[in-house]
Amino acid sequence: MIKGVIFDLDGVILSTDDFHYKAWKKLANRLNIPFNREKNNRLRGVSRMASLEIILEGYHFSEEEKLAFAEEKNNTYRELLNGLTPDFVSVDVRDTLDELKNKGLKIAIGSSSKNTKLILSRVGLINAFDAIADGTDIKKSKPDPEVFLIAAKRIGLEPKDCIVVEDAFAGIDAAVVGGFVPVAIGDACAHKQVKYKLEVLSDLLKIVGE
Ligand code: B16
Ligand code: MG
Repeated sequence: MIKGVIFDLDGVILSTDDFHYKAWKKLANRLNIPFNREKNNRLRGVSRMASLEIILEGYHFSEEEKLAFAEEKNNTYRELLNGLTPDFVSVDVRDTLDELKNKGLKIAIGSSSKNTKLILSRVGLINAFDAIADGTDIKKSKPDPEVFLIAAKRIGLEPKDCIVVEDAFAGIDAAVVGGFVPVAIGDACAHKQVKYKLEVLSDLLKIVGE
């Protein structure tokens, strides 16, 4: 029986995935490295440094240069985050979170991002979840299930009793390995191991009602 829902952040609760794309694109353009939305899909759910390695495939840079590139991207990303306000959260997302809580389910965030708490504060959702697990809590990012296992522990539930909602292939892989119920939205709907696919987040309410 489903007792909790663990949400990915970028690309599920908020469309900050587009900010990640724009920030990486700016860096790639400066370095004259080809980068498009298709390649960007490989970065979903993957840590900042692992994302950079994917962008730099076939190119050689020193570790020092790579650290500087990652910081440059994060600075651009954080400038874009400055524009976030509570209006950035859709009515569908707000209503879904409220309804899940009304039904007595626990809700948590499981995000690879080290900017998670900054983002949730800016959009007014910092107190909306029963627990937050993010990039600052983990040693291994998705497709490792670590972040979801920490989130489940913080809401006191077994993985088998929790849905994980993800927009990333790496996130669905992590959910499957961790023993969670894998639910996809967006790009991740093409993943073969998803149990349910959502067109909008509120489709979740039908699943938990089953
Ligand atoms: P940061 P999620 C992930 O967040 C993003 O999908 C991924 O594109 C990003 O590289 C990663 O967070 C790290 O983010 O650079 O902010 O620490 O989808 O797991 O919520
Ligand atoms: Mg995501």
